[in-house]
Amino acid sequence: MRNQNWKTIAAAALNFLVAGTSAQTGALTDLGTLLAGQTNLTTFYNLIQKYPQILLELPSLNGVTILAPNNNAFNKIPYTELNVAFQNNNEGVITNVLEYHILQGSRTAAQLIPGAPVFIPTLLNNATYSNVTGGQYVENVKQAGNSVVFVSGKGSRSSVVQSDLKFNGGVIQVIDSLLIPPANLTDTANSFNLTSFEGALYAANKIQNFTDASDVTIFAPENSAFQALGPAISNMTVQELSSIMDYHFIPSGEIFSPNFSNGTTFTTQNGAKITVRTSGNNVYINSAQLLTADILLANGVLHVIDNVLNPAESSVAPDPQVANQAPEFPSASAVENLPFTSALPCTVSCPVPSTASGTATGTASSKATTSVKASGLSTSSSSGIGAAKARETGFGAAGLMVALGGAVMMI
Ligand SMILES: *[C@@H]1O[C@H](CO)[C@@H](O)[C@H](O)[C@H]1NC(C)=O
Ligand SMILES: *[C@@H]1O[C@H](CO)[C@@H](O)[C@H](O)[C@H]1NC(C)=O
Ligand SMILES: *[C@@H]1O[C@H](CO)[C@@H](O)[C@H](O)[C@H]1NC(C)=O
Ligand SMILES: *[C@@H]1O[C@H](CO)[C@@H](O)[C@H](O)[C@H]1NC(C)=O
Ligand SMILES: *[C@@H]1O[C@H](CO)[C@@H](O)[C@H](O)[C@H]1NC(C)=O
Ligand SMILES: *[C@@H]1O[C@H](CO)[C@@H](O)[C@H](O)[C@H]1NC(C)=O
Ligand SMILES: *[C@@H]1O[C@H](CO)[C@@H](O)[C@H](O)[C@H]1NC(C)=O
Ligand SMILES: *[C@@H]1O[C@H](CO)[C@@H](O)[C@H](O)[C@H]1NC(C)=O
Ligand SMILES: CC(=O)N[C@H]1CO[C@H](CO)[C@@H](O)[C@@H]1O
Repeated sequence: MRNQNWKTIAAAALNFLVAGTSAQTGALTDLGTLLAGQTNLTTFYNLIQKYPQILLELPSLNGVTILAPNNNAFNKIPYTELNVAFQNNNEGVITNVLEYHILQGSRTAAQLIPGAPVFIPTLLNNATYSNVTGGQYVENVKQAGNSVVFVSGKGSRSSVVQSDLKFNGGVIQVIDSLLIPPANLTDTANSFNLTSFEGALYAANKIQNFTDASDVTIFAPENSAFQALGPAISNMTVQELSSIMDYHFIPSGEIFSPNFSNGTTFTTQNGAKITVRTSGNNVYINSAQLLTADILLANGVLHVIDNVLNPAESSVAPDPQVANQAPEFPSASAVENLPFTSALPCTVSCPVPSTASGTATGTASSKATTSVKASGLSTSSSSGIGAAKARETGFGAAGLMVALGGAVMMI
């Protein structure tokens, strides 16, 4: 019944919203009236009217924050994929993107503490973009000069151009560009040039495991960290490399930078622990310096570090006086070529299979630059492992509620 009628019900809800019939109760205006009165939000308002089912997901408790991209934001949608989706009125993608713009809880810019990022769950629950418990996150931070920014997938930044427009049930923040739903590990690694890290995951047969698990924290060493090791890592067996990669993976939840306080330890998938140390503004994971924190992934969060972590050297501490910490592998011997690139799947100028049957993997590489011992080997260590982790939907378990114009409709 709910499925059959939701469009009708949603349309009715929107009429209700536009009419604002119950707005007499409070001093605040209702959402529909507020949106209708904003000349710079007409595209967003039209989308909401076109896909009113989004409004059926509004949580009834603690209010909501709506990040409303202004008209100009819709004229400069980044990424071909999103552009195409909006041009083609791809309802699935558009509703996912809109859901990502609705935050749980009423969050004013005024209450943000400068320099202290917060990670706020949204209504986005589609596992393609959000294999995290309780709704995909967006980062919110107030920077020097009091500018308020939301950071979404691939490090995309949206600035607040009009803050704290209050309505009965929540608050609107007007932003200058669309939030980008977080991408999977490989797409994100490509955006941040984490070539050797990604190659090493393929070589260790770990890529699917890291990509498919939910609620993860991943530490990704930059390319130069792998170059500094050379054969000390590229000559490892698959098993050895797997164990190293697992030391960069925390399977038990998103750990964002505010949780990196001095002396904290976290248990990795390898079994060994990593230790966080701070010195001034620098943060270290063991002796590796944190370079780029809090890159949102579809399935968690990724942090870029400047050294490959070694579980056999888990007690190594940084020397904060030194800009570049020594490699954690004693036999490190620097190379110029990027290790593990030959393990990456081919994306350009790929050899065409000579038979119609093709290959099962599609990961043949046209390059043969480095001698990657691990890449050719194959073990079953990472295959078929499916974590049976229960996912919470966060909303809707007790029926859909619509909180509009100060009233709550139970559907
Ligand atoms: C609305 O957009 C115009 C330009 O299109 C801009 O000049 C104006 O400041 C905007 N208004 C607000 C309230 O942001
Ligand atoms: C989730 O998103 C993907 C990619 O846009 C889409 O193909 C799929 O239909 C969506 N699933 C749901 C349940 O909306
Ligand atoms: C990540 O997503 C892209 C599509 O955006 C897909 O082509 C790729 O196979 C995915 N990566 C993995 C490891 O599943
Ligand atoms: C990745 O590398 C390319 C080419 O060297 C460079 O233009 C780009 O800025 C780099 N991106 C990041 C996020 O480091
Ligand atoms: C989400 O995570 C679960 C494990 O918790 C996994 O089984 C599932 O395949 C993942 N979904 C996607 C779309 O990656
Ligand atoms: C690494 O492997 C290559 C080729 O198998 C070999 O020539 C080289 O000596 C090895 N280097 C080390 C440090 O083991
Ligand atoms: C992160 O810090 C918050 C606040 O101190 C705490 O409640 C939470 O449990 C921490 N999360 C992890 C994974 O340590
Ligand atoms: C971090 O902890 C270590 C060991 O307890 C201590 O020596 C150091 O002074 C602490 N650093 C900061 C910035 O508090
Ligand atoms: C082989 C392997 O490493 N499997 C792991 C995949 O990831 C999950 C965590 O989500 C682990 O529980 C598995 O052990």
